[in-house]
Amino acid sequence: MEPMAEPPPDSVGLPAIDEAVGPPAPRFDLFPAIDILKGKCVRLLKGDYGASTEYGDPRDRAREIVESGVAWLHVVDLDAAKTGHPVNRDLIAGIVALARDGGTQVQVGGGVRTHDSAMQYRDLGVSRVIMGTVAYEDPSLVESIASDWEGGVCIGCDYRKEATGEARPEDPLSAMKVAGRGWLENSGWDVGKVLRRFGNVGAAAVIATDIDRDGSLEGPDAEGLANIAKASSVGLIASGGVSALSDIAALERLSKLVVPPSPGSGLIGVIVGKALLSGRFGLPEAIAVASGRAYPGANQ
Ligand code: AMZ
Repeated sequence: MEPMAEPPPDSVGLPAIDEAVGPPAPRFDLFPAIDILKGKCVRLLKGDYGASTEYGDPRDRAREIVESGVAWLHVVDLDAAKTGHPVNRDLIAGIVALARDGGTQVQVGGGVRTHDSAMQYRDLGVSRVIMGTVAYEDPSLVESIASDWEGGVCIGCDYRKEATGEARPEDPLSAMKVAGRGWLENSGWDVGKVLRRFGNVGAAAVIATDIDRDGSLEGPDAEGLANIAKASSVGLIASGGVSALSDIAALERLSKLVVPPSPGSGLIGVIVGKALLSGRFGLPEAIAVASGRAYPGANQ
């Protein structure tokens, strides 16, 4: 049999066929994190308020992040996540102002539990708020805020995997139990229920944190994240455990592999806290790797 002829060179500048079909790959963003406790930038280990490491003035950290040119900054008011009332709002207002001056968008979570507190953050110039506890205690309130503020609400979905393993292997999301109130309480929800309830309310994203990996530098929960991304009809932002550029690279690759149930969903970004703050790698290389560019040591 004659060997197949090579296709003619593309003389009219059309993209190769495999690039032309299917929707464009979704954008994958890096979200450097600043968690604030008693006015200081900290990282907690697995959410434990008694196990914090301090990283100085949050405004200094924010300035460094904004100067890197990154698109997003992720800020959490940890005092407010515990008490339910905004505690570090003035500090966050200053961070939002400097971020906006530098062209970086800000998402804020922790203690956003009422319509007013969400709108106050909107008035400060925050691009979106993260709502965890109240999503599970009063889901219709979160639904109504999401409909009043288009693209302004992310669902905070912070989970622990059940120690007993997967009781229902056909439904791994049911073994991922969601915590609230500073991760000090179980919400009674599992991740599957969260995706079903909030998949269609106009949320900007679901932010899923593996609590047992948060601040641990143990690497992200790739398997759990893939399961969430496959089931979520809104974009998923991964959080917890990132320790190396190779973790960011692996999630960026995963974002292209997972077929999400609807356009615009899938894995859309990763939150990085301790690894950046403790200098495991720098912001420019983290941004490069998240955007899919090759970087030495990222094992792409
Ligand atoms: O580290 C913790 N103990 C912690 C934490 N980082 N507890 C809550 N949070 C964050 C969540 C989410 O961004 O990841 O606070 C936000 C949720 O706050 P609330 O008040 O809506 O549950």
